[in-house]
Amino acid sequence: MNDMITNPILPGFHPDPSICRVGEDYYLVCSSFEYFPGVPIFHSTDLIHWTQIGNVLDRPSQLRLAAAASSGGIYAPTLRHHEGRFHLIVTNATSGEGNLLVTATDPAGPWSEPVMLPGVPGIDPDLAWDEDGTCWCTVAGVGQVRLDSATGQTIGEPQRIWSGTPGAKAPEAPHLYRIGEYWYLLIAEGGTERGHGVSIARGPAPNGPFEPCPANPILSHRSTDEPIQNTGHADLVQAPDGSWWMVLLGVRPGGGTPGWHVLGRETFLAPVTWVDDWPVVGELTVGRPVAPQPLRDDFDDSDLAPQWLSVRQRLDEDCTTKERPGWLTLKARGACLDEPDVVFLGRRQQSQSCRIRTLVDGAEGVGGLAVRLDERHHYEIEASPGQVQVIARIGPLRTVVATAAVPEGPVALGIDVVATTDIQDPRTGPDTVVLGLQGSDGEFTALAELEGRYLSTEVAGGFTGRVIGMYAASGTVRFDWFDHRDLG
Ligand code: 6LW
Repeated sequence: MNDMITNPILPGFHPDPSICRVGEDYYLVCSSFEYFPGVPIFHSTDLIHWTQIGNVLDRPSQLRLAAAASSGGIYAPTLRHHEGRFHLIVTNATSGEGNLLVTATDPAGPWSEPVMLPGVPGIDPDLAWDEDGTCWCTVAGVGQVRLDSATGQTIGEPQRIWSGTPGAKAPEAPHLYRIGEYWYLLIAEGGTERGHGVSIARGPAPNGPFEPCPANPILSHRSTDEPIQNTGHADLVQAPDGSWWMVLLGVRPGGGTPGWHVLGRETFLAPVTWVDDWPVVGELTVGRPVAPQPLRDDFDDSDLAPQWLSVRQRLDEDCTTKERPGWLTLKARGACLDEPDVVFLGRRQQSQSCRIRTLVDGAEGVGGLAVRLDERHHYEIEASPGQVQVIARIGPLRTVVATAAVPEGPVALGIDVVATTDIQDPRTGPDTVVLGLQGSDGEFTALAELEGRYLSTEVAGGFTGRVIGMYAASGTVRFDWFDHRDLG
């Protein structure tokens, strides 16, 4: 099967994967940070082709992000199946929130109201049950506390169980498993940047003592010229045929030096074999990722597809397909893309080169099509009655790059993202973002060509990736369709 893997298995901003299998079915979740709904959940039967079946945290009562900074909010879930129920434990890093646990019998939902876990310290919580039914919750650091998973009460004080490799920073993303005779403690270390790696230790009991694997890190692409970098934050799963697999995060930097990644941290798959009761991670093959689905939304359904993301919250009254059937209606809350409470509906950019188009009716407001990394890093083409503008926001600087007059009535706005392939100069790349108008003949007229690196993680910082979508900056703005094509 290795030569069939089309890594990344989940292209675009899908970090911190956690996986579990029930019978023939695999389920996988990722972090979602300031976006609502939170924690996308995917289903697969072959580990390669994944379908998003929902979002675990899809109600305001489960997900409070109003005070979340960008790259704050929802960090690093763990998904497990225990005694007939799916359990998901995750950190809401927003001030006043913390770790929480939700459960479901159907992974597509509905998921329960959250059980808050004030006794679980830190981030990256994991759940494992031993033979006696005791639930062990392990967190970054690496700390551990026993938990009553029904009530959320912790039992005893948190204990430090391992610190990872001496000298390596950020021992985090722990996952604890009983495999054969041993309890294995898998962690990420080195930080989620170029130094990232995966290490493992094993011991006789869920709380250790833990003996590190002599081959640690069992996976890292640090100081290599592998096209996939920052590899770490992994989870293990066994297939029904007995084979073992690892899902992990990695990035695909583009351009010259130092390399810029724009799609965020993506999810990859690698084979695992066992030697002397230690896991050995096989090659991370790069393939052509499966094209993102669905490609187009005509907004004919009254419910929005699970791929759509809003920033911090989504209210029926300001983001709906019910007001004008067949159209998405966005009503501004008086905030533009520079502000945390912008009304925005977007999807992850999933291909390094892609073409996005939307038809906007801006007769009653101002809004358009944007590539967003965060409030301080975005490019947009914005329609208002009679004109369109291209706006660039890079750090503290905001400028109108181009203006054009347009006739009355709906206009088709477009963004082409073109990955740089010719890197003669080490300062080039990783891509160009072209913003323009599509005429009724289908012809695209570029109004501005902007360097994409300013919308990369290496420039903007943080944990997310690009999200491309529609927004309202003032008044009411309506969108007839949104079309997203992979240009390979
Ligand atoms: C997450 C940590 C990490 O909590 O990045 O790569 C942090 N690993 O485990 C945010 O995703």
